[in-house]
Amino acid sequence: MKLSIIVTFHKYIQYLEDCFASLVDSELENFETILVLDHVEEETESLIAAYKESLHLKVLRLEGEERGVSAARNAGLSKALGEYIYFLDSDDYVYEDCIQQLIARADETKADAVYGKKRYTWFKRNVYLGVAEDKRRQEDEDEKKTDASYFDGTMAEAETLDVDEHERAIHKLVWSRRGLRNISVLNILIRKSFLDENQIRFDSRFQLYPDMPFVVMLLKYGNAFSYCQEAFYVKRKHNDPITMPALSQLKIPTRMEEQMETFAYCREIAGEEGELRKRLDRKLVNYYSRYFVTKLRRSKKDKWRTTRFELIANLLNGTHPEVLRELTGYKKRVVAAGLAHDGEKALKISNRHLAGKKFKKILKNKNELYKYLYKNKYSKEPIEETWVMFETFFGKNYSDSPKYIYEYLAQHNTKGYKFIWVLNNDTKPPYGATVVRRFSREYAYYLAKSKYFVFNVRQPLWFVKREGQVFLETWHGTPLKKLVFDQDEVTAASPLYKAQFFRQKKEWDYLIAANPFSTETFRRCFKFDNEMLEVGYPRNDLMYHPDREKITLELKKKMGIPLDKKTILYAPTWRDDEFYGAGQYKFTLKLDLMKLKEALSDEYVIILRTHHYIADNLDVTGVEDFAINLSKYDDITEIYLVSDICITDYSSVFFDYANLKRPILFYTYDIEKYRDILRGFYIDINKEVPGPLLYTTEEVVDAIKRIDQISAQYEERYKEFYDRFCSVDDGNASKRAVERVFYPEKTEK
Ligand code: C2G
Repeated sequence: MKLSIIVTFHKYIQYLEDCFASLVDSELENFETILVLDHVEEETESLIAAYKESLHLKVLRLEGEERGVSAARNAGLSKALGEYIYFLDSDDYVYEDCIQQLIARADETKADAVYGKKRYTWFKRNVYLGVAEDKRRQEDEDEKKTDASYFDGTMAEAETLDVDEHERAIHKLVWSRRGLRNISVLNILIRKSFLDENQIRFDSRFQLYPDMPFVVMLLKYGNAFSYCQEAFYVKRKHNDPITMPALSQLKIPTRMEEQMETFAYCREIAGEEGELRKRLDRKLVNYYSRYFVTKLRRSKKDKWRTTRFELIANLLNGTHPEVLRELTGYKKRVVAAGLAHDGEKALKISNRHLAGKKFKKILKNKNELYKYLYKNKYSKEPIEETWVMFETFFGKNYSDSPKYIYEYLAQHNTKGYKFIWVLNNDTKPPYGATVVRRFSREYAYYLAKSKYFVFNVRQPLWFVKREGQVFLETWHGTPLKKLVFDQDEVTAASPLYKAQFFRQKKEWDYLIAANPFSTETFRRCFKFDNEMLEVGYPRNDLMYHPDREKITLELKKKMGIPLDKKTILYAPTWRDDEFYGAGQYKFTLKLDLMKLKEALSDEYVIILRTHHYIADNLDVTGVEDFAINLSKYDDITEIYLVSDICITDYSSVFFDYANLKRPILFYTYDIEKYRDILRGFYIDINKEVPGPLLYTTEEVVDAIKRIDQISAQYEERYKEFYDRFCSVDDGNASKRAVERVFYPEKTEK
């Protein structure tokens, strides 16, 4: 048999499915897949049954004392019949031509081991292959640059240069892996006879870093290596360290000790001399000087200062003399302190070094200075009991629930509250609020000293809520798209999103929910357990204003909408995968404005309104008399009032607009990708939303022409929808929120 693939499984069955599917797509021949189970989840059996034949599955179950990755892989090895061995982790997957390429190369070169490239992702397979190609290419380019600087050649040369293959393998498999822990056996096709002749197996003393000694043995005993740069293995990082941590994300108290023990063993294998030994020692020096010494700031009795420092000092004393001789500057000084077992000195040197770095950062970047002042100066001053700070959509506009809460509070201010608005444009809010720009010095100042916060998005990551501060989070929509912990994949934002969110939501004392559905969803998807204010949406109060007609007329004049025309609003959301950079999303208009104009302009004008994340400007050239771009207009609630029909897609705008009981159309031209790949929805968009799904401009035109008929058709569904999502709103949501947070004596019995 040609090949044995050894897949070890511990947890998270949904990942294993992707892994297996990628093997099926590899179309391998003459192979077996050995699945070693260290834990059995209920669904494992059906998955095994589904893939038994196509993957030639052999299933082994670990029993008794021997557990963990080392034992599992050894068990797999003991049953393997293939000429080659390939380890694959159950949460990862391969490109469909990856393994075949490695085999072809191994056959051709007769190498002991052929290794490919690893790419990293936070995404499941269909998302990864479907949306992130640009980013992947960029990562490859970055890796080439690093390689090039190592081999001291050009980028092209680094890939093709006739370098010493053994040295290249040491570089790629040990040196270029970040830290000590990323050395791994994955994506290496290994000749089984080579493993057996040299008795290379995993050492079950090491549970957390079993790969390190195995790879060091490969490099020590192997003579022939080959690098196959087009064979891609996809390593899946876990984006949810809260509920689904990877082994490397678990907090294990003896992690550092085990890592050092593993390192000492690797050194033993590598021997006293040679490139491998020197590379390992350089890695130790880097680990110590970049990471370890920063831990010495802990208290005097802490183990980083006592036992652990001794451990690493002893290891440092075994460093190859040549590696010590190359050291200069900070590294040389801090290593010298380590060699002398002088922890106090090492700490001093590291503190000075870090302070210098921080200072340089502050000099270069004003934001760093303000953050520094926030932490070290303003947060040490007293909190001002009457100061209330408001922020909507990162200071982009004066709108949404914070606006309506503010106006109600300002009109009923019997406690002398003072108001601060975060605004990056020139809007002047009424009632004389102090206006500050986001991330300015004043922003840092008020963040530290205000008593109350009313925000509709998350607070900055560097904000640390002080004892006594009160945070009212309004959020910014009833969710249709899945959020945070309900999202399998975080296709937008930072992959650290879930972990960050978890920390930030703990700082929210109150969270507003517009309806019972939001209450239930937010509790779960944010893991929110403080006080939920199911008071309706303050931002919707205006739609229940007793003078609504009059206000609407005024607004139409202000927005320049012809009074003899009816108005269509088109308000789509953003797409997670189409962006220029953080918070800068692309949007291409898929409605043909010319066609709409031809068909509808006698009766209608259209308002275009993009989401605040969208950086692209919509082009209305040639249709200026028909299309009005209000993307920069502050408050969408005011736009709802002047609109007779609303077209959206997956934006939460329809939950709010439904308060007006006017017709809603859904222009969902990319629904499959959006729903099935990017986000996932909470409600069945085909059955539960109060209007039809449309896919082309023609269908949109047709629907508008038949709008009365559509309204009649959707009457029943609209009513159900309204009862479910809009029935708390009555124009008094702001009042209820303000009384609960700012005048609690009025609501407490
Ligand atoms: N919005 C807007 N114009 C748009 C789209 C949205 O002014 N073209 C405003 C609306 O107030 C909307 C809010 O921004 O309710 C949130 O926009 P969504 O499109 O729903 O997207 P997102 O910001 O991802 O928020 O729980 C709600 C979710 O968090 C969605």
